[in-house]
Amino acid sequence: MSRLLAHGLMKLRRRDFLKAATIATAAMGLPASMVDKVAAALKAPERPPVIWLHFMECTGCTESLLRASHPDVATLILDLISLEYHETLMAAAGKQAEENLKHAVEKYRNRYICVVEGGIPTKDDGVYCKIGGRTALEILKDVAPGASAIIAIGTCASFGGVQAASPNPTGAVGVQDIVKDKPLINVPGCPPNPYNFLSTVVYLLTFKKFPELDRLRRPKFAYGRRIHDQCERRPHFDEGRFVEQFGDEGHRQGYCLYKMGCKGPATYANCPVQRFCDVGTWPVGSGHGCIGCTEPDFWDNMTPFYQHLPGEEVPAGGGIIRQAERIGKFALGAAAAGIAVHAAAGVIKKATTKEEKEE
Ligand code: FSX
Ligand code: SF4
Ligand code: F3S
Repeated sequence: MSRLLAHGLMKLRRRDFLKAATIATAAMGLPASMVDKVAAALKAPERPPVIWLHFMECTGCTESLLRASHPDVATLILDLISLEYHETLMAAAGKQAEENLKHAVEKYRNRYICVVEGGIPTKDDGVYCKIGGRTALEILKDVAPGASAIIAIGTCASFGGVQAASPNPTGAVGVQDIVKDKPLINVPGCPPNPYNFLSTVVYLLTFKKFPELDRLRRPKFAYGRRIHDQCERRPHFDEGRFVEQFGDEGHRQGYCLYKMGCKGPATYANCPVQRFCDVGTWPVGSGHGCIGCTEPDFWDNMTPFYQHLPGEEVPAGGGIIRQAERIGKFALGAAAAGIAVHAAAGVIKKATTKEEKEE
């Protein structure tokens, strides 16, 4: 952080630390008894050096982080880590910035966390994204080997994101497609919830190891459950009450957005619980269907955004749990169906057991 403190960020007060520790502990799915351990880690004097790279993206990941508050997540994170290089936040520019990166890589070799924001173009030797005359590919291959761990923030860095949408003209990919030999965590979302990034960093600092990850390398505490299973509109889905048109009576009543294209049944994230910004809102809470932004290739697999995916009847009520699972499995498509099947297994098992008991 050192040089970046000029950015005007204030030190956190003790009260804020406790509040942050409480939020992070809950977000990580840990019991309240762990708050003290987490708070102690937050207050520890050692701050891991972080090199933050920007490639092909909209900078929404950093922007959403900077706009988070209660507690101010940006302040907290920037206070927890020693941010040695970040193109959006640092004062240096041009040659000075390039020197800073080189210096940080050498000085903190094998100790720094590398955070990557944005996808990496691979076609034509990666010429479609260049910073200071070097391709994103070159920069990543230069910085990644010295990292102790890599966090891919956002769907672009995790899976390629919007620039990887078909026909993917630049051959954009996520970090995991290039860096194969480093511990790597994906924190997807377009943009991701800043609290999920915060909780991942706090977990690393508190336990000195990675949280449990799913098969897409996402922390399970944040991406272990489907949107649909946590959604406040779920009772409407179960009862067959749907918004038929934006602005209609059902929309005003907060009915289910499935018919408006909501991809909550196929999307794994904690948005309904963690929510965004001070007002505690999230897309479905605001009246818009989930577009599946935490999933790989959602620009292709989850479109059209305003239609539910073809081949599924809209549930009319009754036998709903299985119906929802079918939608989840179908909507995910062949590539990702395994996740839904796996996650759905528990719910189906529960439903079956219940039915067996009732028989
Ligand atoms: Fe990608 Fe980040 Fe989407 Fe943007 O920078 S995840 S385009 S909202 O925010 O990388
Ligand atoms: Fe919520 Fe969407 Fe599922 Fe409806 S389809 S219950 S709006 S997640
Ligand atoms: Fe993204 Fe859906 Fe959450 S669109 S922000 S995963 S509700």
